[in-house]
Amino acid sequence: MIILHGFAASNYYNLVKHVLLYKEIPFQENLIYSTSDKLLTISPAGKVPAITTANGHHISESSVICDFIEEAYPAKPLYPAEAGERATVRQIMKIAELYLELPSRRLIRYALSGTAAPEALQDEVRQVLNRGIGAMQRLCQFSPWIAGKQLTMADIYVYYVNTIVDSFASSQLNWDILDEIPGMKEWHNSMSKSAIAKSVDADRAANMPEFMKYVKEQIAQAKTERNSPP
Ligand SMILES: N[C@@H](CCC(=O)N[C@@H](CS)C(=O)NCC(=O)O)C(=O)O
Repeated sequence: MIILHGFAASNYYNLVKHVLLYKEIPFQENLIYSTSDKLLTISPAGKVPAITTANGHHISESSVICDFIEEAYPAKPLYPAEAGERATVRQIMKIAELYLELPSRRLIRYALSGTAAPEALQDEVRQVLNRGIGAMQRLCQFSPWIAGKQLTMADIYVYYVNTIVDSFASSQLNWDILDEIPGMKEWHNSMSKSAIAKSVDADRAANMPEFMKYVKEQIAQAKTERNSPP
């Protein structure tokens, strides 16, 4: 059986979990936060999610895990059969990751601590987000799914990217980013109504208090280490 390592407050973890649930693949969850030494034996960069496959391989990086799941469990396909269409799905995922998710993530610590990010950082993030918005405007179909007629991996992937954009970048930059992409908000709302998204979100909400406690402990520990003599 697949073991999914990580924690439910992570959107990357949740997108992999959504894929496993969608494909009805049995899996166990192993709650682990990112700084543990044990995680480095499973995930070389110490990032979650990671999975341990039924054959004992450890795999990290959410998009790589998505590809592995599709290859190893082809039933209920989440990529189109035609290679060019498959590449378009991956292009949407990559663009969402590089130009929407990653810049938004640079604002998380300010959003969590209730402070404003420095102006220079806000400008940098805005520029990258503008590139992502333009690309998504050109690429996304929403007819009714993000890449066209078929539900694909990109629907699941972008849905969880959007949670980071919406929770952290939009509030820090005072900018309704998803609204800039026609059709995105309606599509996102309909994705959020699926039974799988609801159950993943309920687990996320349940993990949030423990995760926030963990974050505070990490911040306190970092401060102590900074203040102690070498
Ligand atoms: N590129 C990775 C990113 C995963 C990631 O950043 N996960 C976060 C949790 S949401 C993490 O492990 N953060 C801990 C750290 O950066 O040390 C992926 O796609 O899986």
